[in-house]
Amino acid sequence: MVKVITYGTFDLFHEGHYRLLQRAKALGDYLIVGVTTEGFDKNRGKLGVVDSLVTRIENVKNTGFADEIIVEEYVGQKFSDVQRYNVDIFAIGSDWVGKFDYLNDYCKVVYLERTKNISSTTLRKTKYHVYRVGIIGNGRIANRFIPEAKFVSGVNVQSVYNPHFESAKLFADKWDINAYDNLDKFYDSVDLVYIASPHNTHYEYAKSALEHGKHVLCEKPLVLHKSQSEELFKYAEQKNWGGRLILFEGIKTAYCPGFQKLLGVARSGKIGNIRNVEACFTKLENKNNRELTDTKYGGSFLELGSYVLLPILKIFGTEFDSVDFSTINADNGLDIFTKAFFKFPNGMATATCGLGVKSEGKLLISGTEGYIVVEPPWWKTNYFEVHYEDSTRVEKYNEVFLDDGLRYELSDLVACLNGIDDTGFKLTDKESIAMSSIMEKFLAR
Ligand code: C2G
Repeated sequence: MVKVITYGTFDLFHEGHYRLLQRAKALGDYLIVGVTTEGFDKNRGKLGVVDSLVTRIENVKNTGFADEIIVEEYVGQKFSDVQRYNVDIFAIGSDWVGKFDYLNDYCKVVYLERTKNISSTTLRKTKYHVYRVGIIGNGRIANRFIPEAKFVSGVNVQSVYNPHFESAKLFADKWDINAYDNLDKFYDSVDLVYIASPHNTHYEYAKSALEHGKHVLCEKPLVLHKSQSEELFKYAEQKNWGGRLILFEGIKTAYCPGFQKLLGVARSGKIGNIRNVEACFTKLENKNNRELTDTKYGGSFLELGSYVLLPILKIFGTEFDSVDFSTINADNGLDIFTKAFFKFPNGMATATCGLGVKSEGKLLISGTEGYIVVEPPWWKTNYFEVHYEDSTRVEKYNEVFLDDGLRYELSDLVACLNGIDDTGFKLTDKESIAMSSIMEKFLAR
């Protein structure tokens, strides 16, 4: 008897899950299915699981493919299970290629091709939807997005668009998704669009995606002009047919749990009234990269400004009295180091960023009773300290930040869409509009 084992969360059970179980069963005579517990999913960083363990087990059972169902509770359990159950074949979807090769010493590991397309009609029947996600642009960030999206329940990344088909195709083949160079066809294949194309193309793509009734997660900076962001948010609101059309600016820091905790502590009164915020983010970029060669839309402020503006606007709000910029420029005119100095009615702030000058990269929030310091990479907030006049008194806060952190914004957007949680407060329309207005001021200086 050939024994096969497979594992999964099987949340919002769909045809991808069904086909996986069907083919896993066909590999042998007896199929064991491991269904993850909530605790295990939390530990491995899977976000937004909505169905209970009982429902997920029930859905697996209803397929009729499983001869035995077990629960997966801890990291390392697969290693024990394949030995305990005398498993011959470990099967899992191709989105995990290579990840379970270590089990080859104990059984045969088979990666079954993942189901690219989840049809929208079957999914609409459930209370919560599985959203079909498409990516516009296939550069570095898009390559980081796909592994992150695997850890968000309720989404299936299935399409990529690039006007240059060859480029889209290479990316699509790498990630087992569909390639498009026709925008209308691309929109037809998805519910939610992640815009990861160059900054200057965000506005047109975001607008056309909304016009096609698609929800949008757009990489930062959303746009570079205030009127454009105002128009986009207004448009998303008007296009509020039936459900809600959502537009999120993807500044990952805003959505990560550590940064939320930091804001909570900062605003709790622990450090008194906040009077100064200093946010610094620098990285030395390769001189041949777009960030330092695109003389119109490159430079440190357009690239990193969204991160350093975020804590400032979150703490002092969007109504500043003035902003002044100082820059150090490269020979091609692009800023390689920029300081933006803000005056607010009750405080001041500096936003510093650099691609050609290295600095310490801290976030410092000073108040009338004490200060908060977050060491780099504070934009992936996982640890911060609160200090007081008495230098021996230090409070320490920890929080997880998983891998690239893009899963947080995506899972918040899905929670918002499903009406489970209204997470839009983490980065409001008003804050995104203020950021685009600051970008505009910077470009006009
Ligand atoms: N799957 C698929 N096609 C999709 C979506 C999922 O073939 N479009 C497969 C996955 O590759 C996995 C199974 O369906 O083999 C269950 O998917 P999930 O519920 O998303 O679980 P996952 O996070 O992949 O669990 O221990 C847990 C496992 O390691 C992986």
